[in-house]
Amino acid sequence: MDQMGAKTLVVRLTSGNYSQAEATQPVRRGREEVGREERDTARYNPTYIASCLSRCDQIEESNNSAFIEVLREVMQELKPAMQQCQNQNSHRDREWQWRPRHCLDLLGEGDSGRGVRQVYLFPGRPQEGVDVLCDHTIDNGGWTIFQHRTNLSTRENFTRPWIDYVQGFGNMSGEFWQGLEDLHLFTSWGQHELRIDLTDYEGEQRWAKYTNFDVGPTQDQYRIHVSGYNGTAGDSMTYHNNQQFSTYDADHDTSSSTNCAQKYMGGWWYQSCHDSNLNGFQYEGNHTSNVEGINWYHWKGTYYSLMNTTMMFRPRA
Ligand SMILES: [Ca+2]
Repeated sequence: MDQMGAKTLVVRLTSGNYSQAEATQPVRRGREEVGREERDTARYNPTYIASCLSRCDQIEESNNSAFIEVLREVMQELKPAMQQCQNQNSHRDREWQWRPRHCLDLLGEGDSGRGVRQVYLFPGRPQEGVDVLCDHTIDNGGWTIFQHRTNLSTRENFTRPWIDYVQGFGNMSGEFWQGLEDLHLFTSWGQHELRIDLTDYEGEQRWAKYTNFDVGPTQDQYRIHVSGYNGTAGDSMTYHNNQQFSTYDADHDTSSSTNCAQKYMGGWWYQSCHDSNLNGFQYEGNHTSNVEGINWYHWKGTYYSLMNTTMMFRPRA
């Protein structure tokens, strides 16, 4: 076995894509330098391990002493490589654990105020961030806001098709809907509470809170589970418990005679049809049309469209 040849096999640590040319470069770094790279986001290249092992195949079977000598060399080189792999894996595990998954995680890390933050809600894609609007000023903070209506001079259109309600729309500095797919992912592990804040055109504020809240998967048309009311606004959500989501082009309500989303101009968990319609048309206050507005029946009745709405969730302790 060519000793020098063995030494020119590279211990290649790479933080990006691996190339064949890099694999054949001679070793230039001492152990200290390799150790430094271990603290980077490097990954050990399996091609190198394969090239080490292939040396064992090159020894004649009858030459036991030569075989043992090569084996010893190979093991010596592979040991730090395997350690490197182990270090990288445990580093990745730690990295995933401390990434914030929602606004309550951020509050725990010292976040405050209200604003757009990045969280990491995809278990299979831990590096992929999602923008969310966090509020730490309301009710002890840690709230992830997923819907907001407010009386700006230019209003967002909420009479939208299914795909828009799935993916989300609007602007977090104004009116927006986070998106049903995100909502499902956010609420599909652990237990969550829902809070809804409402303001009328006279400036009065009310709130409704629900101990249990989650949104099902797309296969079940993002069915809502909501229960455990407490608050000052009255309970206009329990009627919608266990209903699938509907839009004008995707009627999943329980009325065989009515397309509730089309009639009431929103996307919502319509039953037959609604007690609340917070994604309805933005009439300003009193309106004469039949519950198409941003309605919350148990506070303002059928013919009043609210000025501000905020829907938010928080994991329950
Ligand atoms: Ca229907």
